[in-house]
Amino acid sequence: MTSTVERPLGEEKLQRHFDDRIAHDQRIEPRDWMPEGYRKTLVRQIAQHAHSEIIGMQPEGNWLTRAPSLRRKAILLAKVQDEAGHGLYLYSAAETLGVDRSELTEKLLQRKQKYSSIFNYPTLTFADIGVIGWLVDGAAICNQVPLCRSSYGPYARAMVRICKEESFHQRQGYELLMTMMRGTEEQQRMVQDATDRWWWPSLMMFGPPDGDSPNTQQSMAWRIKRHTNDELRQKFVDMTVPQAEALGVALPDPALRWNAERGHYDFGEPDWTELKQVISGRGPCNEQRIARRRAAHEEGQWVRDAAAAHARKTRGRTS
Ligand code: BYC
Repeated sequence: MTSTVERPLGEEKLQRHFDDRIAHDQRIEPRDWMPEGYRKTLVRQIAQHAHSEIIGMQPEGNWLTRAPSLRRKAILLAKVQDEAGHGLYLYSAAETLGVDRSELTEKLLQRKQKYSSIFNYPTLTFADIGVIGWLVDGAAICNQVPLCRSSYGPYARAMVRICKEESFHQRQGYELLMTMMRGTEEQQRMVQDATDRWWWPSLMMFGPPDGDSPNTQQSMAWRIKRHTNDELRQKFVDMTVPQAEALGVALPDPALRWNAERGHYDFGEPDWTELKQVISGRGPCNEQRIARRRAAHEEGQWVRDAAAAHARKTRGRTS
Protein backbone atom coordinates (compact mmCIF):
# COMPACT_ATOMS: atom_id res chain seq x y z
CA MET A 1 0.00 0.00 0.00
CA THR A 2 1.42 3.41 -0.95
CA SER A 3 0.24 6.80 0.10
CA THR A 4 0.19 9.50 -2.58
CA VAL A 5 2.61 11.62 -0.53
CA GLU A 6 5.20 8.88 -0.14
CA ARG A 7 5.07 7.21 -3.57
CA PRO A 8 7.74 9.35 -5.34
CA LEU A 9 10.40 8.65 -2.69
CA GLY A 10 11.36 5.29 -4.20
CA GLU A 11 11.27 1.85 -2.66
CA GLU A 12 14.52 2.10 -0.69
CA LYS A 13 13.59 5.36 0.98
CA LEU A 14 10.13 4.05 1.74
CA GLN A 15 11.63 0.98 3.35
CA ARG A 16 13.99 3.15 5.44
CA HIS A 17 11.11 5.36 6.51
CA PHE A 18 9.06 2.27 7.47
CA ASP A 19 11.99 0.73 9.43
CA ASP A 20 12.54 4.03 11.19
CA ARG A 21 8.93 4.25 12.30
CA ILE A 22 8.98 0.68 13.59
CA ALA A 23 12.24 1.36 15.46
CA HIS A 24 10.69 4.45 17.07
CA ASP A 25 7.56 2.53 18.04
CA GLN A 26 5.34 4.62 15.78
CA ARG A 27 2.17 3.11 14.39
CA ILE A 28 1.82 2.06 10.77
CA GLU A 29 -1.55 3.14 9.37
CA PRO A 30 -3.50 1.77 6.36
CA ARG A 31 -2.37 4.46 3.92
CA ASP A 32 1.31 4.23 4.87
CA TRP A 33 3.72 2.32 2.67
CA MET A 34 4.53 -1.11 4.07
CA PRO A 35 6.57 -4.08 2.84
CA GLU A 36 4.45 -6.77 1.20
CA GLY A 37 5.63 -9.34 3.77
CA TYR A 38 4.41 -7.13 6.62
CA ARG A 39 1.00 -6.77 4.99
CA LYS A 40 0.72 -10.52 4.33
CA THR A 41 1.76 -11.42 7.88
CA LEU A 42 -0.87 -9.09 9.30
CA VAL A 43 -3.60 -10.46 7.03
CA ARG A 44 -2.60 -14.00 8.05
CA GLN A 45 -2.60 -13.29 11.79
CA ILE A 46 -5.64 -10.99 11.90
CA ALA A 47 -7.70 -13.35 9.71
CA GLN A 48 -6.75 -16.31 11.89
CA HIS A 49 -7.71 -14.32 14.94
CA ALA A 50 -11.06 -13.21 13.43
CA HIS A 51 -11.90 -16.78 12.35
CA SER A 52 -11.08 -17.98 15.89
CA GLU A 53 -13.53 -15.54 17.43
CA ILE A 54 -16.34 -16.65 15.11
CA ILE A 55 -15.66 -20.39 15.36
CA GLY A 56 -15.13 -19.86 19.10
CA MET A 57 -18.85 -19.11 19.42
CA GLN A 58 -19.68 -22.76 18.71
CA PRO A 59 -18.36 -24.65 21.75
CA GLU A 60 -20.02 -22.20 24.13
CA GLY A 61 -23.13 -21.80 21.97
CA ASN A 62 -23.60 -25.53 22.60
CA TRP A 63 -24.74 -24.69 26.17
CA LEU A 64 -26.98 -21.67 25.49
CA THR A 65 -30.19 -23.68 25.53
CA ARG A 66 -29.09 -25.77 28.52
CA ALA A 67 -27.73 -23.13 30.90
CA PRO A 68 -28.83 -24.00 34.45
CA SER A 69 -30.49 -20.63 35.25
CA LEU A 70 -31.74 -17.50 33.52
CA ARG A 71 -28.80 -15.53 34.96
CA ARG A 72 -26.22 -18.00 33.57
CA LYS A 73 -28.00 -18.02 30.24
CA ALA A 74 -27.98 -14.21 29.97
CA ILE A 75 -24.27 -14.08 30.84
CA LEU A 76 -23.39 -16.77 28.32
CA LEU A 77 -25.49 -15.14 25.62
CA ALA A 78 -23.71 -11.81 26.19
CA LYS A 79 -20.31 -13.50 26.01
CA VAL A 80 -21.06 -15.34 22.77
CA GLN A 81 -22.38 -12.09 21.25
CA ASP A 82 -19.19 -10.30 22.32
CA GLU A 83 -17.21 -12.87 20.39
CA ALA A 84 -19.21 -12.16 17.23
CA GLY A 85 -18.35 -8.47 17.79
CA HIS A 86 -14.65 -9.28 18.16
CA GLY A 87 -14.77 -11.13 14.86
CA LEU A 88 -16.32 -8.05 13.24
CA TYR A 89 -13.67 -5.63 14.57
CA LEU A 90 -10.94 -7.97 13.40
CA TYR A 91 -12.38 -8.56 9.91
CA SER A 92 -12.68 -4.75 9.62
CA ALA A 93 -9.03 -4.36 10.66
CA ALA A 94 -8.05 -6.94 8.02
CA GLU A 95 -10.07 -5.07 5.37
CA THR A 96 -7.88 -1.97 5.87
CA LEU A 97 -5.08 -4.12 4.38
CA GLY A 98 -6.92 -4.51 1.07
CA VAL A 99 -8.63 -7.87 1.57
CA ASP A 100 -12.33 -8.55 1.63
CA ARG A 101 -14.13 -10.28 4.50
CA SER A 102 -15.97 -12.65 2.15
CA GLU A 103 -12.64 -13.66 0.60
CA LEU A 104 -11.27 -14.47 4.08
CA THR A 105 -14.38 -16.47 5.02
CA GLU A 106 -14.03 -18.46 1.78
CA LYS A 107 -10.40 -19.25 2.65
CA LEU A 108 -11.46 -20.46 6.10
CA LEU A 109 -14.13 -22.72 4.62
CA GLN A 110 -11.63 -24.11 2.10
CA ARG A 111 -9.20 -24.66 5.01
CA LYS A 112 -6.62 -22.36 3.46
CA GLN A 113 -6.60 -20.22 6.61
CA LYS A 114 -6.48 -21.42 10.19
CA TYR A 115 -8.33 -20.75 13.43
CA SER A 116 -7.22 -21.45 16.97
CA SER A 117 -6.69 -25.11 17.86
CA ILE A 118 -8.54 -24.62 21.16
CA PHE A 119 -11.95 -24.50 19.51
CA ASN A 120 -11.66 -28.04 18.21
CA TYR A 121 -12.34 -29.58 21.62
CA PRO A 122 -15.84 -30.52 22.82
CA THR A 123 -17.71 -28.84 25.72
CA LEU A 124 -19.01 -31.83 27.66
CA THR A 125 -20.50 -30.25 30.80
CA PHE A 126 -21.51 -26.80 32.04
CA ALA A 127 -18.24 -26.67 34.01
CA ASP A 128 -16.53 -26.39 30.61
CA ILE A 129 -18.16 -22.97 30.23
CA GLY A 130 -16.46 -21.81 33.43
CA VAL A 131 -13.14 -23.36 32.50
CA ILE A 132 -13.22 -21.80 29.01
CA GLY A 133 -13.71 -18.39 30.65
CA TRP A 134 -10.97 -18.99 33.19
CA LEU A 135 -8.32 -20.76 31.07
CA VAL A 136 -9.12 -20.01 27.42
CA ASP A 137 -10.00 -16.35 27.94
CA GLY A 138 -7.16 -16.12 30.48
CA ALA A 139 -4.72 -17.37 27.84
CA ALA A 140 -6.29 -15.04 25.28
CA ILE A 141 -5.73 -12.05 27.58
CA CYS A 142 -2.05 -12.97 28.11
CA ASN A 143 -1.60 -13.29 24.37
CA GLN A 144 -3.66 -10.28 23.35
CA VAL A 145 -2.83 -7.50 25.84
CA PRO A 146 0.61 -7.06 24.21
CA LEU A 147 -1.14 -6.90 20.82
CA CYS A 148 -2.69 -3.58 21.95
CA ARG A 149 0.85 -2.26 21.31
CA SER A 150 1.15 -3.99 17.96
CA SER A 151 2.75 -1.79 15.29
CA TYR A 152 -0.29 -1.82 12.97
CA GLY A 153 -2.76 0.86 14.12
CA PRO A 154 -6.14 -0.71 13.24
CA TYR A 155 -5.17 -4.06 14.77
CA ALA A 156 -3.82 -2.48 17.96
CA ARG A 157 -6.94 -0.32 18.39
CA ALA A 158 -9.29 -3.28 17.83
CA MET A 159 -7.38 -5.20 20.49
CA VAL A 160 -7.95 -2.52 23.15
CA ARG A 161 -11.69 -3.07 23.16
CA ILE A 162 -11.40 -6.82 22.72
CA CYS A 163 -9.13 -7.10 25.75
CA LYS A 164 -11.54 -5.13 27.95
CA GLU A 165 -14.31 -7.56 27.05
CA GLU A 166 -12.05 -10.59 27.48
CA SER A 167 -11.37 -9.52 31.07
CA PHE A 168 -15.10 -9.66 31.77
CA HIS A 169 -15.22 -13.10 30.12
CA GLN A 170 -12.38 -14.37 32.25
CA ARG A 171 -13.98 -13.14 35.46
CA GLN A 172 -17.39 -14.61 34.67
CA GLY A 173 -15.72 -18.00 34.11
CA TYR A 174 -13.83 -17.82 37.38
CA GLU A 175 -16.93 -16.73 39.28
CA LEU A 176 -18.91 -19.64 37.81
CA LEU A 177 -16.19 -22.09 38.88
CA MET A 178 -16.01 -20.56 42.38
CA THR A 179 -19.76 -21.08 42.72
CA MET A 180 -19.49 -24.70 41.57
CA MET A 181 -16.57 -25.37 43.92
CA ARG A 182 -18.74 -24.22 46.81
CA GLY A 183 -21.47 -26.61 45.64
CA THR A 184 -21.93 -30.39 45.76
CA GLU A 185 -19.17 -32.97 45.39
CA GLU A 186 -20.45 -33.77 41.92
CA GLN A 187 -20.11 -30.12 40.89
CA GLN A 188 -16.56 -30.06 42.26
CA ARG A 189 -15.74 -33.21 40.28
CA MET A 190 -17.12 -31.58 37.12
CA VAL A 191 -14.82 -28.58 37.60
CA GLN A 192 -11.78 -30.82 38.13
CA ASP A 193 -12.65 -32.93 35.09
CA ALA A 194 -13.07 -29.85 32.88
CA THR A 195 -9.76 -28.44 34.16
CA ASP A 196 -8.02 -31.74 33.35
CA ARG A 197 -9.34 -31.67 29.79
CA TRP A 198 -8.71 -27.98 28.99
CA TRP A 199 -5.33 -27.35 30.66
CA TRP A 200 -3.02 -28.72 27.99
CA PRO A 201 -5.04 -27.41 24.99
CA SER A 202 -4.95 -23.96 26.68
CA LEU A 203 -1.15 -24.08 26.81
CA MET A 204 -1.14 -24.98 23.12
CA MET A 205 -3.07 -21.80 22.25
CA PHE A 206 0.23 -19.89 22.43
CA GLY A 207 1.51 -21.80 19.41
CA PRO A 208 4.48 -24.10 18.87
CA PRO A 209 7.65 -23.74 20.99
CA ASP A 210 9.90 -20.86 19.90
CA GLY A 211 12.39 -23.20 18.23
CA ASP A 212 9.61 -24.51 16.00
CA SER A 213 7.77 -21.23 15.29
CA PRO A 214 8.59 -20.05 11.76
CA ASN A 215 6.87 -16.65 12.10
CA THR A 216 7.87 -15.36 15.52
CA GLN A 217 11.26 -13.83 14.73
CA GLN A 218 10.08 -11.68 11.81
CA SER A 219 6.81 -10.74 13.56
CA MET A 220 8.81 -9.57 16.59
CA ALA A 221 11.18 -7.56 14.37
CA TRP A 222 8.13 -5.83 12.83
CA ARG A 223 6.68 -5.40 16.33
CA ILE A 224 3.47 -7.13 15.33
CA LYS A 225 4.17 -9.63 18.13
CA ARG A 226 5.75 -8.25 21.29
CA HIS A 227 6.68 -11.54 22.99
CA THR A 228 7.54 -15.02 21.83
CA ASN A 229 5.12 -17.94 22.16
CA ASP A 230 7.14 -19.49 25.03
CA GLU A 231 7.39 -16.19 26.95
CA LEU A 232 3.61 -15.80 26.88
CA ARG A 233 3.02 -19.44 27.80
CA GLN A 234 5.24 -19.01 30.86
CA LYS A 235 3.42 -15.84 31.84
CA PHE A 236 0.11 -17.67 31.62
CA VAL A 237 1.32 -20.56 33.80
CA ASP A 238 2.72 -18.14 36.41
CA MET A 239 -0.56 -16.25 36.50
CA THR A 240 -2.81 -19.33 36.60
CA VAL A 241 -1.20 -21.54 39.27
CA PRO A 242 -2.23 -19.27 42.20
CA GLN A 243 -5.72 -18.97 40.71
CA ALA A 244 -6.02 -22.79 40.65
CA GLU A 245 -4.90 -22.91 44.29
CA ALA A 246 -7.51 -20.31 45.30
CA LEU A 247 -10.15 -22.29 43.43
CA GLY A 248 -9.10 -25.59 45.00
CA VAL A 249 -8.47 -27.50 41.76
CA ALA A 250 -5.34 -29.40 40.76
CA LEU A 251 -3.63 -28.64 37.46
CA PRO A 252 -2.93 -31.95 35.67
CA ASP A 253 0.86 -31.61 35.42
CA PRO A 254 3.15 -33.55 37.79
CA ALA A 255 6.13 -31.46 36.64
CA LEU A 256 4.54 -28.20 37.81
CA ARG A 257 6.58 -26.60 40.62
CA TRP A 258 7.94 -23.19 41.65
CA ASN A 259 11.53 -22.59 40.58
CA ALA A 260 12.94 -19.97 42.96
CA GLU A 261 16.09 -19.55 40.88
CA ARG A 262 14.18 -18.65 37.71
CA GLY A 263 11.39 -16.87 39.57
CA HIS A 264 8.87 -18.84 37.49
CA TYR A 265 6.93 -22.10 37.63
CA ASP A 266 8.52 -25.05 35.82
CA PHE A 267 5.98 -27.06 33.86
CA GLY A 268 5.77 -30.13 31.65
CA GLU A 269 5.96 -30.30 27.86
CA PRO A 270 2.64 -30.05 26.00
CA ASP A 271 2.03 -32.76 23.41
CA TRP A 272 3.21 -30.94 20.28
CA THR A 273 2.14 -33.84 18.05
CA GLU A 274 -1.42 -33.28 19.23
CA LEU A 275 -1.16 -29.54 18.42
CA LYS A 276 0.10 -30.33 14.90
CA GLN A 277 -2.76 -32.78 14.37
CA VAL A 278 -5.41 -30.35 15.57
CA ILE A 279 -3.96 -27.49 13.48
CA SER A 280 -3.90 -29.69 10.39
CA GLY A 281 -7.60 -30.51 10.72
CA ARG A 282 -7.51 -33.80 12.65
CA GLY A 283 -8.67 -32.64 16.10
CA PRO A 284 -11.76 -34.01 17.87
CA CYS A 285 -14.22 -31.43 16.46
CA ASN A 286 -12.56 -29.92 13.34
CA GLU A 287 -15.01 -31.45 10.86
CA GLN A 288 -18.03 -30.44 12.92
CA ARG A 289 -16.81 -26.84 13.44
CA ILE A 290 -16.18 -26.18 9.74
CA ALA A 291 -19.41 -27.90 8.67
CA ARG A 292 -21.38 -25.72 11.13
CA ARG A 293 -19.58 -22.57 9.97
CA ARG A 294 -20.29 -23.43 6.32
CA ALA A 295 -23.99 -24.07 7.07
CA ALA A 296 -24.31 -20.79 9.02
CA HIS A 297 -22.65 -18.91 6.15
CA GLU A 298 -24.97 -20.44 3.57
CA GLU A 299 -28.07 -19.93 5.73
CA GLY A 300 -27.06 -16.29 6.20
CA GLN A 301 -26.91 -15.56 2.45
CA TRP A 302 -30.40 -13.98 2.45
CA VAL A 303 -29.32 -11.55 5.21
CA ARG A 304 -26.30 -10.43 3.18
CA ASP A 305 -28.48 -10.10 0.07
CA ALA A 306 -31.07 -8.04 1.97
CA ALA A 307 -28.38 -5.76 3.44
CA ALA A 308 -26.81 -5.24 0.00
CA ALA A 309 -30.24 -4.48 -1.54
CA HIS A 310 -30.96 -1.97 1.24
CA ALA A 311 -27.58 -0.29 0.71
CA ARG A 312 -28.27 -0.02 -3.05
CA LYS A 313 -31.70 1.50 -2.38
CA THR A 314 -30.30 4.02 0.10
CA ARG A 315 -27.54 5.01 -2.32
CA GLY A 316 -30.14 5.43 -5.09
CA ARG A 317 -32.26 7.67 -2.86
CA THR A 318 -29.39 9.95 -1.84
CA SER A 319 -28.02 10.29 -5.38
N1 BYC B 1 -3.97 -22.86 16.67
O1 BYC B 1 5.01 -19.40 13.66
P1 BYC B 1 3.84 -19.54 14.58
C1 BYC B 1 -9.42 -16.25 21.38
C2 BYC B 1 -0.21 -21.73 13.41
S1 BYC B 1 -9.10 -16.30 19.80
C3 BYC B 1 -4.00 -22.82 15.33
O2 BYC B 1 4.13 -19.53 16.02
P2 BYC B 1 2.45 -17.01 14.73
C4 BYC B 1 -10.77 -16.39 21.88
C5 BYC B 1 0.17 -20.34 12.94
O3 BYC B 1 -0.96 -19.61 12.52
C6 BYC B 1 -7.62 -17.26 19.79
N2 BYC B 1 -2.93 -22.48 14.58
O4 BYC B 1 2.73 -18.47 14.17
C7 BYC B 1 -11.86 -16.31 21.06
C8 BYC B 1 1.14 -20.67 11.83
O5 BYC B 1 0.41 -21.12 10.68
P3 BYC B 1 0.25 -20.18 9.37
C9 BYC B 1 -6.79 -16.87 18.67
C10 BYC B 1 -1.82 -22.14 15.24
O6 BYC B 1 1.37 -16.41 13.92
C11 BYC B 1 -13.12 -16.51 21.55
C12 BYC B 1 1.85 -21.92 12.34
O7 BYC B 1 0.97 -22.51 13.28
N3 BYC B 1 -5.88 -15.84 19.07
O8 BYC B 1 -8.45 -16.20 22.06
O9 BYC B 1 3.72 -16.22 14.88
C13 BYC B 1 -13.28 -16.81 22.89
C14 BYC B 1 3.19 -21.62 12.99
O10 BYC B 1 3.04 -20.88 14.23
C15 BYC B 1 -1.73 -22.13 16.64
C16 BYC B 1 -5.14 -15.22 18.14
O11 BYC B 1 -5.23 -15.50 16.99
C17 BYC B 1 -2.86 -22.53 17.35
N4 BYC B 1 -2.87 -22.57 18.70
O12 BYC B 1 1.94 -17.28 16.24
C18 BYC B 1 -12.20 -16.88 23.71
C19 BYC B 1 -4.22 -14.16 18.68
N5 BYC B 1 -0.49 -21.74 16.99
O13 BYC B 1 -0.60 -19.01 9.82
C20 BYC B 1 -10.93 -16.67 23.22
C21 BYC B 1 -3.37 -13.55 17.63
C22 BYC B 1 0.19 -21.53 15.86
O14 BYC B 1 1.64 -19.76 9.00
N6 BYC B 1 -2.46 -14.52 17.04
N7 BYC B 1 -0.60 -21.77 14.80
O15 BYC B 1 -0.43 -21.03 8.36
C23 BYC B 1 -1.24 -14.80 17.56
O16 BYC B 1 -0.84 -14.28 18.60
C24 BYC B 1 -0.34 -15.73 16.78
O17 BYC B 1 -0.84 -15.83 15.48
C25 BYC B 1 -0.17 -17.14 17.41
C26 BYC B 1 0.74 -17.97 16.48
C27 BYC B 1 0.45 -17.05 18.77
C28 BYC B 1 -1.52 -17.85 17.51
